[in-house]
Amino acid sequence: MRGENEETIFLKDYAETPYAIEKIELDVRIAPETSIIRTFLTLAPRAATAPGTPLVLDGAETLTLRSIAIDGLPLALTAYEATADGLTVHQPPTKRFVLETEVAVEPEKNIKLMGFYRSSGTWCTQCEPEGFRRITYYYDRPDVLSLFKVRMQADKMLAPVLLANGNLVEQGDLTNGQHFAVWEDPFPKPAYLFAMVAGDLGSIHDSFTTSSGRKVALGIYCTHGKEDECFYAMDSLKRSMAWDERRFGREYDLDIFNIVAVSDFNFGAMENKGLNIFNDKLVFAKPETATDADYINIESVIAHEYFHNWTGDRITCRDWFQLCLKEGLTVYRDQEFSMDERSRPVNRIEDVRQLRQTQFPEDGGPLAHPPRPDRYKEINNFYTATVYEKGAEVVRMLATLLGEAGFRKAMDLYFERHDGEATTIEAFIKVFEDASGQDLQHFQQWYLQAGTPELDITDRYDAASQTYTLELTQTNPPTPGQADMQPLVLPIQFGLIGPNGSPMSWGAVSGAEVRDDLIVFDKAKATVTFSGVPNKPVPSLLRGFSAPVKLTTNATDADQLFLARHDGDPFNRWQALQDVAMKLVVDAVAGKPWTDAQVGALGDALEDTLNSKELDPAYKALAITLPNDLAVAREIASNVDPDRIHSIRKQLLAAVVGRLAPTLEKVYLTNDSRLAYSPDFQQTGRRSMKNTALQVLVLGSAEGAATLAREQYDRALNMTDRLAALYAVVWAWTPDAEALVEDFRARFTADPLVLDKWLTVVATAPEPDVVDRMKAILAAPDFPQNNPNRLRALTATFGMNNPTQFGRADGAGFRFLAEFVGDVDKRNPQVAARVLTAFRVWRSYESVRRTEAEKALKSLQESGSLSRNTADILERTLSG
Ligand code: B3K
Ligand code: ZN
Repeated sequence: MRGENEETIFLKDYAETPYAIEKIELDVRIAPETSIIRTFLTLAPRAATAPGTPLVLDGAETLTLRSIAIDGLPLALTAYEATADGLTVHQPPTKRFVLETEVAVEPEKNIKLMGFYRSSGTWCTQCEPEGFRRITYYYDRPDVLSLFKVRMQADKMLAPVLLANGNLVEQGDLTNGQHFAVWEDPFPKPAYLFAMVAGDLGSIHDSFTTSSGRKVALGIYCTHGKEDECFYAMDSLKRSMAWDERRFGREYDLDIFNIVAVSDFNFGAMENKGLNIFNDKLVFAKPETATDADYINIESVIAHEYFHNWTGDRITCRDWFQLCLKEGLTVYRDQEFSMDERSRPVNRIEDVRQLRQTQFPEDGGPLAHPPRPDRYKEINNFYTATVYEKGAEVVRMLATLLGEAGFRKAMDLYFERHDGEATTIEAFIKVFEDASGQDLQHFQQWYLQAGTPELDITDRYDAASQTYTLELTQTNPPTPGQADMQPLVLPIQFGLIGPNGSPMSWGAVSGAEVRDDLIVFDKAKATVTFSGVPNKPVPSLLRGFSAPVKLTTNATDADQLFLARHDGDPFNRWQALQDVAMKLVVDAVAGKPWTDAQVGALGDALEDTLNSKELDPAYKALAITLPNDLAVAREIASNVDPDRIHSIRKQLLAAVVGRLAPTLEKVYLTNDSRLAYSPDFQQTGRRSMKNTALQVLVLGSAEGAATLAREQYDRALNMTDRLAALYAVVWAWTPDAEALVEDFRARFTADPLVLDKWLTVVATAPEPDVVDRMKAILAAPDFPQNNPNRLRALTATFGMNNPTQFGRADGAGFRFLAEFVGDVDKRNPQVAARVLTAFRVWRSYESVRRTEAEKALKSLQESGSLSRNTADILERTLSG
């Protein structure tokens, strides 16, 4: 385990490798138990490298070195040293040379699922970020780009399919039932994008003709029998390829694009050049087993990995500190794709909800870090919501500041200038400056500073002078390791709405940079004055959530309810309803109960929204989804008592349902449909509306609602409706809950991906037996202890999405999760570290819970040796 500061890796220490790897040829003999990998590296010292500089390659404990030679001559034992961390050749030749190594690896024993491993019989690889060193000795870092050629050989019965990156250049049969395939990738790439797959797999095939007329062969490989569940993924892939041509002028560059679905995978998917490897849950879908949410995720992750071909593969990162160069940008691109394919307002609301639920607690807690960190102990711990989702928001702000055409021009320049390079955030920003002529040096601070800015806007109107004023204040709270915070550049999209509900215009503006409907606020304070404003307007601020900040204003409930009806910006219409509901709950938690009039006003606004003719059902469903327990806890921020929040929120729902039940029932019925299932936006929206109405009715204790849910569960024609009904019953823990949970287990969980749904249901039940239930599930002899999907479905869900039971006052939830982390850490440190991040909110609890959480964390710390991944998260969680 790497321990204290000396093992911290710093951005400032970046230096090029002394040798370039011009070419790598791999000869891989795959066999059960032991596979043999021969590697030929063509190395050349760089111009500045002093003769005789040692060659220090990365390696891992998974490698057993069997032979080593340079230019065909075996090395003397004294000429090199192989350790569990790597290989050093003390005095390499001073001119270009070929280093040949042969190692043995044991993929079946690799349950960490990094490097070369075997998942349900299929041999596969995962190299990002540091997995390649577990396959062979190499410079396992993203700035070493090389040409890869790989020859794979295996038993033809065990592995009739042999895949790797690039193009298939040769294949054939050998004696003894063996066969081989040679793959060559014409594009230089870093090792993290290497992949190979060998196994007995089914597949589906299609093709895509690019805008310049090249035909690309597309394949999706999977377990036999699952082929019919791969078609939606294929459809998503083709739509992504077409979209990237339309929107960004990016054409695919190889003749083959393959995807392989595997069942044991540490995260969602991986963008290896020409050979994406996917967690099977993000490929397989059929209506009986996958929900609308699953289809939506598949579409977006297929797109995300495909888009990496340009933003990630063709242009990659110089070092792992630059991770958000590819991830933030690619999330932005996949969000835009899904918006174009589905609905801009609905997707924007969902993306912002996700950001607030996952990234805001990270940014406001002990694990806060900038999108471009400057140090790390374990890079795997930086594949975070900050790097991904906040990274995407930063790119979105650039797009807002430059405008659509300006943004596209800058992206064109980025592709032109940096194609084939491993580059940095600074270079990315420079491209945007050069393309637009704007100075973005101050804007760049978004990448370097952690924390969510707090933006307060107070307005006032002076009738006599017809001036309208906005007082803007920006606060940037300190984060771990960063005390000296600067105000950031906040693009604030806005509009003014007149008393009749129409947009208002104004005369002159002073006090800040204001471009049409955009205020660019980059200081701690500013006063923006609009002249020529004939009436007091209601401002619609931060439209479309144009900057990832926490906004407070002096708007009254009446202003918010006005916006909920009249705002031309659908995001802010939704936000206004959320704000009104949030205030009722937060005040009630603080001991100031709502009045009938307040609930009546909220109920009326919700009813008007539901009855609107112009709004989509999907949008209406979001509008009646009031802030959940977690959102309320975030708003309260300290001395949090999850039980109190839960019960008050339920009371608010009951009060709203007391008024809205007939409308909700009507909405339920009108959106019920027996049409053949389609995952399109229209049908998905109707199901979302119907099922949200059902869940609100059940949680708000409407008469007959629990029966309705039970009937829907029984009659459902697809998994979306069935699971939504089950959740309604479980979240309200109605008398049927226990029986339905058991029914679901018995009838549907033979499919592992449906088993995950059951585990998630069990883990989110807000009732006290859940911890014991989970312990029994984990202790069952047939529970798949090494499968990340199963483990996470139960435990990460519990930690992140069951606030009352994870946050139990007796500490049983904290102890359960901490003990689980200690146990799973021995098998899969990445899963352990990820689950442990659920504790990032521990300091926000009231003192009894806070003490219990701290005890659980400390006993994990004392429990013995932890992986670097888990030790790093634990240390930061306790100290930050
Ligand atoms: N780049 C991979 C993530 C790798 C995670 C390593 N811990 C998938 C993605 O973001 O597209
Ligand atoms: Zn990505």
